[in-house]
Amino acid sequence: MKDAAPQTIYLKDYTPFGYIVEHVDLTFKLHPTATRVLSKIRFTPDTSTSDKMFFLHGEQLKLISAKIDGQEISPSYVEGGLQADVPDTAFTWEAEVEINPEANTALEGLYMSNGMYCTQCEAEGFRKITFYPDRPDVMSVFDVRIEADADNTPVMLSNGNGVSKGEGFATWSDPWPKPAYLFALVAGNLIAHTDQFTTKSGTEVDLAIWVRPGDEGKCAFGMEALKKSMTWDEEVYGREYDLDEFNIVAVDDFNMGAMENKGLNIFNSSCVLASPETATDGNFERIEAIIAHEYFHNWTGNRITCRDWFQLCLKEGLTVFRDAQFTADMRSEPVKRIDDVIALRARQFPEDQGPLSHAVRPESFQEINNFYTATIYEKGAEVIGMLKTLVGDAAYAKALDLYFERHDGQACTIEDWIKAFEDTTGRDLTQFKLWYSQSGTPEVTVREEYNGETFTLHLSQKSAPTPGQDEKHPQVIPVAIGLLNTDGEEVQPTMALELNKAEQSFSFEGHTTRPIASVLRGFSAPVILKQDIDNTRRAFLLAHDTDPFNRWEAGRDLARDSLLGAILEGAPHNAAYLDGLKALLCDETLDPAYRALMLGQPSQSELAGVIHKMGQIPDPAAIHTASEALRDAKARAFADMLPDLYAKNQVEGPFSPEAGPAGKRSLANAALALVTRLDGGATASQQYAHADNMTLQLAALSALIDAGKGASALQAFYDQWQSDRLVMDKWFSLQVMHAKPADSATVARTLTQHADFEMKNPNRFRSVMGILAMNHAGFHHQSGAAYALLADWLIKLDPVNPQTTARMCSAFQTWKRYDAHRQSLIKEQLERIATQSNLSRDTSEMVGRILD
Ligand code: 0A1
Ligand code: ZN
Repeated sequence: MKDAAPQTIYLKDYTPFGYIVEHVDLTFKLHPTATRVLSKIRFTPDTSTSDKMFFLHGEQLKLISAKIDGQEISPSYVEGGLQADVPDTAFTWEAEVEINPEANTALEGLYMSNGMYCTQCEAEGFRKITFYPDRPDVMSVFDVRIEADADNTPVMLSNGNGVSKGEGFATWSDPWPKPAYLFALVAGNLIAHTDQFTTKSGTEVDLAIWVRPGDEGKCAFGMEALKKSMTWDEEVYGREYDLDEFNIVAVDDFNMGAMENKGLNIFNSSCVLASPETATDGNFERIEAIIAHEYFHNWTGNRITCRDWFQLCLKEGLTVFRDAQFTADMRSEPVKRIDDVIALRARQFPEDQGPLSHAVRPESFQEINNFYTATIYEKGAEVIGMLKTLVGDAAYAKALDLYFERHDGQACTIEDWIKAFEDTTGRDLTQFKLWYSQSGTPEVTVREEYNGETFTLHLSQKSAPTPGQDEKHPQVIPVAIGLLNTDGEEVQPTMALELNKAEQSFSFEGHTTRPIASVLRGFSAPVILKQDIDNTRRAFLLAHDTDPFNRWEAGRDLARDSLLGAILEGAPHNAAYLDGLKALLCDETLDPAYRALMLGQPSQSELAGVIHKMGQIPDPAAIHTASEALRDAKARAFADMLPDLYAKNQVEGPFSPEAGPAGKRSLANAALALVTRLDGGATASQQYAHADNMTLQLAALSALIDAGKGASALQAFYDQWQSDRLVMDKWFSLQVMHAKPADSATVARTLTQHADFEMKNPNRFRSVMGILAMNHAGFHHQSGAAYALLADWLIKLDPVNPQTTARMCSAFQTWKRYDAHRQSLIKEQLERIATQSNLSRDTSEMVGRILD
């Protein structure tokens, strides 16, 4: 049997499956190298469709036997599955196949992780478990029986509700029709942290987080996050949970963050396990968000799923948008918004402005696993945010009620989603839909005019061509604005202007003094704003803008321009920026987490992107030097207040991961990083010695490495944590992240030779190679050593785990920004990868698109 050969699949070619799957019965006889899977599936011809070809997907399966209505048959193998002659009335398909979970290092289908059986079926992994129409529009109810050696595998879990269990077996039944990508099975020696939740209509739900023995002390936070998510979805979206059980499992070997399988969410252990000693505040916040994300998928993804994989943003964009709302409600709305915009600019903008640019709903792909991207997730969420801004909160809520009511139990398209909004509001959203089909980041230019009475904003929009899309049409862009007077008072509260033409003007009457505009408040659209304003005006907005996002953005713009001046013209850093920032840092009416964000500056890779957009060639070494110099300048300018800022933001008492104390720690740690530039690491040493939580310990260790004094603390950290896998990932990452540009490749190479480096574990691989790609000046060091090292490892990883290899190829996506020397070094590595024999479909597609 042959796997499917690389081919391009098009949205326009969609055709429904010709059969309805009435019921699926699966029996698993688990064995590490020879698991048997017996399937019994009831099919009925779908009279509403014409295509009656009976094709079942299947890859890497050994067929033992196949029957139709009890009669043994010999199906014919075709690429990617099999075909059979079937009756034209209802029939029962039975098959027995054998699979080898232990050999499955790709972590897709049924695999083993530390002696535990585990599945990952999204997007197309179910076909590696048994023959099936593995497509999201085929939904069915599943009954599952699991049999295994009772001593080694006492716990056996699947979707839905547990029906029965005994020595060596368990049975599960999921009453909700679901596509195969939501199937899950986990079995092994696991321990549960349990709790209960009562839904608003009074159903008692048993909750459990299953972990390997030894990790049970790291589940309490995840469980609280789950209960908060369940309550929030009831209160905000009116969505209740719909089974008697909800199980979460932590798995060490996992390609992504987590997976929303019906009733049995599977998590990368890094995204669920946490204790104050082992997890940072950032980890806690991420865990809370991912638990919420997977839980929210129960309605936006599972009850209403996608018709085909082109519609992936239907579930992902919406669910990311929902989890962001949740985090904003649980924590701080402005801080969450700023964090998300930083991430969007760091991950989605480069993607949308380079060779991998694709629409939120792409029109073709080769390997769907390559489309779990920042564009589909994060830009997809931005599109929902814009829709909500355009129709207003009340209409958004009504449209969602209609969407849930109309489409529950269905596999849907973006057209269905948009129609719910059109029917709710009476608006024609045809032009808005361009956000789903047009790739690239639009640029919005603002020009101001004032005549003593009327203040006018002239807005225009433009999008550069992207791969496959030379011509762009004007989109509907909500531009939220506010106007301030010179005392910093709002004379026009926030309102959304609707820019839907190439050029448009918006006038505000009755302003006898010239107002000061605050444009794109809250980052109301995922665009690049071009506004010709000077530093005085930015400093004014930094001091006075009533929109917390734009106030932060004003500081960010000042920092960026100061850095650009230093990089491109050798100019000194901007004193007005440092003065304005100092005033803010001392302002105790402001949330410490917000002040910590203010202290940040654009990343080196973001600066490289900006310089490239200006039509110049970024020099990674010069960007690094200027970024460090700005940090030094901050340390000197704030020297008199940093000790006080550090001291005032120490948190007393027992550790709490809540937003309040976490915000204080982030400000204190930001102050520590600057203080270290002045005291050579004295304060960091003290913090390291007394740290009783990972947030403080890791920040102190980072500061010590930066001061060139990390050696003994790194050894102490290793000795303390060597048996904790997740903490050891941090130990690996930190060294690569803080390596000096010329040393990065050597540091990373040495770490790959460490006894604890495991290429098969995606977290560990990423903690060295993923971080190497993020150390901008190190990765782009002119020697090309880091490019070659990453390529070496991608070549080694590809036969083991194509999905993770392919994702990490995106480290090279920005290669055309750089000078000819670096371009030729990168091209050489990309070509070396591309010409490997037996390169996976995943990696070959990615490298091909990047080189194109
Ligand atoms: N649907 C999951 C993420 C996920 C996607 C793909 C995977 O394998 C290719 C695994 C997980 C989510 O959005 O959380
Ligand atoms: Zn998701």
